[in-house]
Amino acid sequence: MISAVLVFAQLAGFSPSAVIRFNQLGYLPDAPKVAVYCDFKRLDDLHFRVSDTAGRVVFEGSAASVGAFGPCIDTHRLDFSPITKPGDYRITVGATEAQIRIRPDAYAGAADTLLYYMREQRSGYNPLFKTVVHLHDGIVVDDSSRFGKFVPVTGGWADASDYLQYVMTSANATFVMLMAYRDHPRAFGDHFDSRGLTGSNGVPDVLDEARHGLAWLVRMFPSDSEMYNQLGDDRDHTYWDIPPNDSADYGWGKGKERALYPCTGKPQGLFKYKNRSDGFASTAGKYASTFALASSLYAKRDPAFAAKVRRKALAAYAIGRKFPGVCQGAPGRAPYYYEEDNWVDDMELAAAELYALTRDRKYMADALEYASREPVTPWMGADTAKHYQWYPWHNNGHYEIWRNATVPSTNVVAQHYLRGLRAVANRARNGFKIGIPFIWCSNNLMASFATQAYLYRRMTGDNQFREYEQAALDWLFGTNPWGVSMVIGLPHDGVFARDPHSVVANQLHVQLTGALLDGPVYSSIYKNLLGISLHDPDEYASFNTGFIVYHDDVGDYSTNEPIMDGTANLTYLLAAMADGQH
Ligand SMILES: [Ca+2]
Ligand SMILES: [Ca+2]
Repeated sequence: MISAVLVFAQLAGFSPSAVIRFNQLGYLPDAPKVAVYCDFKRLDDLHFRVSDTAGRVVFEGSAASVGAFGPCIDTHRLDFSPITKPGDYRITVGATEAQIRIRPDAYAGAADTLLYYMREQRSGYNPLFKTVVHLHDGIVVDDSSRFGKFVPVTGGWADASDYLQYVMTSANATFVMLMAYRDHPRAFGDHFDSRGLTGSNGVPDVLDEARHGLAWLVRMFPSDSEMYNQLGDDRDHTYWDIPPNDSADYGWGKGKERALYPCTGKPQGLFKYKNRSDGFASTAGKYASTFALASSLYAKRDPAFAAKVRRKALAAYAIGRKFPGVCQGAPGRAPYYYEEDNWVDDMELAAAELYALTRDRKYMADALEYASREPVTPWMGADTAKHYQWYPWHNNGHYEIWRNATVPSTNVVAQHYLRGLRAVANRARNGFKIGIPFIWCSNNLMASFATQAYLYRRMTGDNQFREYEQAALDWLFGTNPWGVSMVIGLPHDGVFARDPHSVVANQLHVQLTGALLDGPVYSSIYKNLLGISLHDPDEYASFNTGFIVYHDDVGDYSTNEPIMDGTANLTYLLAAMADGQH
């Protein structure tokens, strides 16, 4: 057994000579199936075998050297796609082996598993703690006309392992969950109620979660003249505490109201650092698209709510038209904040959804015009980007235009996706077929690249990026240098983070099932971030020798922190993989 060999080697102080990395969730019978052989020395072509549970060799293949990647001195892609029969298999290269699965239901329930983490992140009533957290939100800051005003905005989700909350990420999370349900309803079950407690309530759990987000977004945009953007700031980081304790102090006492930031169209930041906000449209567009899609989906389920969010969608869109530009995250004491620099993508998606909702042709004209201004999400093909500079990580607007437009507009937006995919694929000439930049939250980029590739494939039938799409998905579930699934608890018997950067996990010893981690970053980024140190010896040290690093350590907030928006972003792809439309 290779696992025993590896354990022995590590105990004895040796690094393994080679490892096989694979998708631990399993391979779909009709999908490309590749495991990656990562060797710590140079190697020429190699042969590999796949055998079934009876020990019979069912496939033999050869793989060419693809060269170094990260800690791997050499890599080989072990392609066993010809095997389509579901079952358990063993893949071997010499003395190195791995157990793999082929399953038609490899992704069954996976999208619902992500929702465990969303529920755990809830502000307002929190089903993990069975109490209301952050009850006193919030008081307006950084706005001369309303400074000090209390606005009831309890609800929503904590963004990560701190408790800051953003419309930017929360609206996108809500949108993606609604879109996942609209397109792949069969992937979702009903095992929890609207508060997130065990027990079905006749509503798919993904809609329970989306509705929790919508309720908060409605509070954050209470009238046409009040558009809020952010709740809390990094003064939250003063204490490392669980949410029911409400430890943060924003000047009104510990556990009291949190700071509420409106969009103002001007740079914000109460202390040393200021953002570059110059408009409303990035946030207004996200409100508008999410409310418009919700209005369509709730038309029959809840007509009064559908009418209410329809009005808000139209109002938010009008604000975005009137005040183009971005409404960025507000920095606190530290220089880190969400530096979103694009807004035409958000207005494009909003216009596309408003067209779907109203059939008013002016919205389709707007959507196409916005699409032409940013055909490719700008991180695609780049080496780096600022923190959340190009957000959302992929532009669902192109797909939403395609759903509702006619030729030639459908071809135009498909070509936009194609350009972005090609830009990433051109950087992916390595053994893992990975072309994203390893900036902070790289798993978000990985999930979005795979989702865009999937959407493009569905739109066009063009399979030229299929292997890249699969490689990105496989990466998230273990086909990476560390052999770690980037989603905690998926699969339940897989190798995943046991020590994430989370006070809840750390103090309560709770497994944050369903949480997508930030993911690996360039070692140069890791070395330059403030306040990072590992608390324990690095069990992955022998795989952290290259240009990217990942640490399963509570001290590493750059690679091992769960992210709410990334988790929600992945619901679409996992739902698509589960419902047979792959
Ligand atoms: Ca439910
Ligand atoms: Ca944007």
